[in-house]
Amino acid sequence: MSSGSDRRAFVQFALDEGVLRFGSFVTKSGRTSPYFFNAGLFNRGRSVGRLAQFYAQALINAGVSFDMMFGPAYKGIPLATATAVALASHPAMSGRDVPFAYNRKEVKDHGEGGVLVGAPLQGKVVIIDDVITAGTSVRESVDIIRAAGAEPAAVLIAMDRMERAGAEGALSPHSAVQEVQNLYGLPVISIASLDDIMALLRERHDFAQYQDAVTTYRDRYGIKA
Ligand code: OMP
Repeated sequence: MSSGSDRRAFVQFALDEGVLRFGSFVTKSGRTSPYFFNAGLFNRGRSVGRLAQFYAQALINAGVSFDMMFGPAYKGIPLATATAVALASHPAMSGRDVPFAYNRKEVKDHGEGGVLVGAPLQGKVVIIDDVITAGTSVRESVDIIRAAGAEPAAVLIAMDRMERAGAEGALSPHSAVQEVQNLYGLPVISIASLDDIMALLRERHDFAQYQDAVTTYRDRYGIKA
């Protein structure tokens, strides 16, 4: 978990980059959400570099022991790469050079072949992604890591939306993040969460108009702490 000030700074950064937006958005699960976090809009060198520093710091603060990173295709690929770069120059890493790997979505039958690219999967592996909605990419990553004889150690994400998994009428009491924790026994570390977005909305009077909509959405879909 990031420290409080890191989490707040991250939400502000996401807002500045247009990654965090308020309005009306339909999510993958068909909900109409008053906010959306589109990590694909961290799409320049400086912003990806800063994003990676936030990921690296959240991972270090969590204190989990790990050997390498795995970024599931496609969105996890630049995240694993950039975060490995950020870790390499982080003082807390004492010069440790963290390997990383990622998968292809298509199996290649020529050249180097196979599904995996990068460092060999071994030891304790941190899976890095942007958000967990259905948990599909985490499940696939866990399977790939185990099949290689390595051990999933944690999942590192940017934003925890803290909302209940499942379809309308059959809502789970747990979020997708909690389900990953329960199912695989893996800690899920997030740079920031809906709590931090709400804290920002309370502070920023220019965003006051969105506060009620986010509160209503949370009352309807949010996990009970
Ligand atoms: P999984 O990898 O299946 O868990 O879901 C990732 C999906 O979450 C992406 O396809 C995004 O469209 C979606 N998403 C966000 O990236 N940010 C949000 O704030 C909300 C969603 C969402 O659709 O729930």
